[in-house]
Amino acid sequence: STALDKERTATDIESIKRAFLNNLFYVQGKPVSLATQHDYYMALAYLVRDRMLHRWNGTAESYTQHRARTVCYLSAEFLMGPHLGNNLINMGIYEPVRQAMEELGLNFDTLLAQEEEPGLGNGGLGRLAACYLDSLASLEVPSVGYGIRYEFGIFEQDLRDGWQVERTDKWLRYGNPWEVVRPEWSVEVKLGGYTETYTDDQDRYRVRWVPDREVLGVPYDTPILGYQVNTANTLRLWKAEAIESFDFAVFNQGNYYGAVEQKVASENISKVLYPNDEKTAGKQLRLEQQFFFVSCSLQDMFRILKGQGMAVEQFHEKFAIQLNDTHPAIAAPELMRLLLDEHGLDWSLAWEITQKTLAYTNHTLLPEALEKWPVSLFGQLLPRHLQIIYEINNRFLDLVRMKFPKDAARLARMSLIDESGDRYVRMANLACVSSHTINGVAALHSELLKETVLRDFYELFPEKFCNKTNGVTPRRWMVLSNPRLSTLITSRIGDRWIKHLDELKAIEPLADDAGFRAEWRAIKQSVKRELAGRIHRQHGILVDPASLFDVQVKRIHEYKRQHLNVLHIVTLYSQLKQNPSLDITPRTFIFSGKAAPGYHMAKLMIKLVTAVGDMVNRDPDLRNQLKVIFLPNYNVTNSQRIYPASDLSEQISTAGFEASGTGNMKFAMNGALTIGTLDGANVEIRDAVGAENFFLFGLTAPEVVALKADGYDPYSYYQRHPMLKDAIDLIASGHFSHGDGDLFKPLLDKLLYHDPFMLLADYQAYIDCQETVGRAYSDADSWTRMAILNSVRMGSFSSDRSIAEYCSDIWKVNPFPVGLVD
Ligand code: 26V
Repeated sequence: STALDKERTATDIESIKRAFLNNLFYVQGKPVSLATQHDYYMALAYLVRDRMLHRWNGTAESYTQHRARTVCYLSAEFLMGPHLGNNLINMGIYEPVRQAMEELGLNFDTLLAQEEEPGLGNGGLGRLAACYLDSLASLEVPSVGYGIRYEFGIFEQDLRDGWQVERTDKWLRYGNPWEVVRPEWSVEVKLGGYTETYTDDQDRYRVRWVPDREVLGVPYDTPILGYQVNTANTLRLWKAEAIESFDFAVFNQGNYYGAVEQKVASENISKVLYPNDEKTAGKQLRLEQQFFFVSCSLQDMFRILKGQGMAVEQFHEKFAIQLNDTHPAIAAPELMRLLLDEHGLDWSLAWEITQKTLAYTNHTLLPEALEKWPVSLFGQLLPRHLQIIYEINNRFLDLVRMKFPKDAARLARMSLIDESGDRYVRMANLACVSSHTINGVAALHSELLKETVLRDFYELFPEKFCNKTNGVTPRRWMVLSNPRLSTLITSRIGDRWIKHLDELKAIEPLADDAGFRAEWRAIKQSVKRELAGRIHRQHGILVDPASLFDVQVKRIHEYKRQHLNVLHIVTLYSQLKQNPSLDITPRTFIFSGKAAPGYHMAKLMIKLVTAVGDMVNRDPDLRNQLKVIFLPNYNVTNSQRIYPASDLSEQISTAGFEASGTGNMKFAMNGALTIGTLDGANVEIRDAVGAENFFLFGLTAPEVVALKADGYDPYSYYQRHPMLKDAIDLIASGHFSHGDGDLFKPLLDKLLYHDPFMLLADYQAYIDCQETVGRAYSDADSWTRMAILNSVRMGSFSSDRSIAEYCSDIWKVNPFPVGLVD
């Protein structure tokens, strides 16, 4: 191709400095004397973007020319985290850029910290999608992430008097240098209205959808660089706009405000991310969001197919679509509609293409989390899709009747329509019926799916089910977030581990090398000192970097049991108060995480942590042996500072409730030991690192089920375990709430009289296990040995391994390396 402008591609230090000053002046429009840190960040971001475009354009050109088979990862959430540092690492220019900035007298970390992270996800599910895009690009697999460009991402969290308060996330306020808008590829999306039948010119019976609204989907593209390859894939997020910014018909009648109202209504669709642990069954806007991005994405795929001269009948050969949970499951009837109504295929061919294209990942066993939409709402918004779903359902139920005659109960359970009371469309059933493959996200989770929520579907389609254990990208979660540890590892085994994480196991023998252990420990200490400094500066609390950093960071939820962690803290506190000369292993308890705004119990759990912290942190009797910190506004940026500084990773969900967890993997990779139940991926992590290097406690998933069936009586545990009674009574007395004995009553009553997540049953085992942890930590050398073994045995939890399995087992897609020409 053409000779590119060297000023926009060169990566030597002098060129970077020149490009930086050039951008500052001509792109940011600022002389150095007036520039802010944010201006510097933008100038840097644009020079990095310039250097990505060669690969991005080359990749697009190459895929198009060769009609490469492409993975389309459909997800309502992509929790990308800040792009700058990651792009520098994947491009291999982190060091020269850092040096160039320092030579200009700028603090590189301050520049990185300017970026407003795109928080377009709630937690694990959205962050998984982001790790998967990184691995897809690093494995050179042609792929597009399709989603929604929310104007407001996950809310920002403040603490006021120890309570969570939410603020809107205005991440686009100062502009987003990483995206390119492509208005020329905008698509129209229909909503509402009715359907009618007609006969076409070949006398065929056809259906037409006559909508009452239309909105425009405008694609915003972000390049996704692979690590040390030429591949740069695309994250394509859709923004909703009005088709006419102005409704002239309405305007001409003199109703200016009515015209503007329509514009506002259209743009609402991509306005804000819903917090996913809230029940959204009644939220029309949420269904509009799902349909909007799915329809835009499928129409985009048809455009690409046509552009490459391929036939509609080849759709499933060109594209493999992954449904990230049921949020995009409306893709099934929408793909059917496009094939039937817009492209004129007959039902059986359309259905075959649809099933060959779609695959579905389930991310939760909680029955209340399975999406369903009231049939009335669904029919009003998507009348044609409801018809298609009824037709899919009729044919599907015939199949069920054939395989399981005279089983009305099974038929009712499997129907795409829940008719047990008010009628609902069941999105998980729709996804199962319409997909060729269904997977869970950890071995245990995939087994439980077959036994519980998807049991009927497993009995009908056993061959569709498989497991794909989650993984996380070592580029962000080790190289970027823990540069010192990464440098230590590379100094011993070279840097291939970053792409082939299994090779970390070459470090194993060094766990017995005292010199290596000392270096490892020194790095952990210095990273802990850094976090301690930040905690002191931002929250005014002194924590001892030598203490055991005991960390639980994740969304706040009863099944994750942050309050079990608190019961342990209160138990230690109470023991120290009764015996002030007692020596325990000094601990710093760190919590962080957001509660869904409507989830009152989760908000009360935050208040409990902060209330206990307020007492514990001030009490001189404790001689600084305990500190309890709640770090506000948990997000990707903050988490990158927390994992590397952790000694102990709390993964204490009730067995059978956490589908996988991915934070558990990030902690272990960074040399934290896990205290955990046999839940989600903990099971596989323990197998990988060795049972002797993992602190296991608690009921197993079958024991949880059995105890529930036996008639679990939490109150009897309260009566039988004096330390438990003591901890609960202390909270109930108002000791942590200025004498207010009512504040935590809802939480304590739920534990004593219902306890659906069986904290009281697991309490004693947890306390005992924590005692073992404390003793283990006091032998620093043996602790470090265990930490090293944890980290270097985590090879199979790289998202590269997960993605390689999706590619070969589900998507049947091969790497397509991109060769660049200058
Ligand atoms: C949704 C809801 C909605 C109703 C109330 C309770 C509730 C609880 C959780 C959810 C989220 C379900 C989807 C999800 O985010 N799952 C997470 O996916 C991660 C990536 O696979 C996995 O590591 C986590 O274990 C899983 O919770």
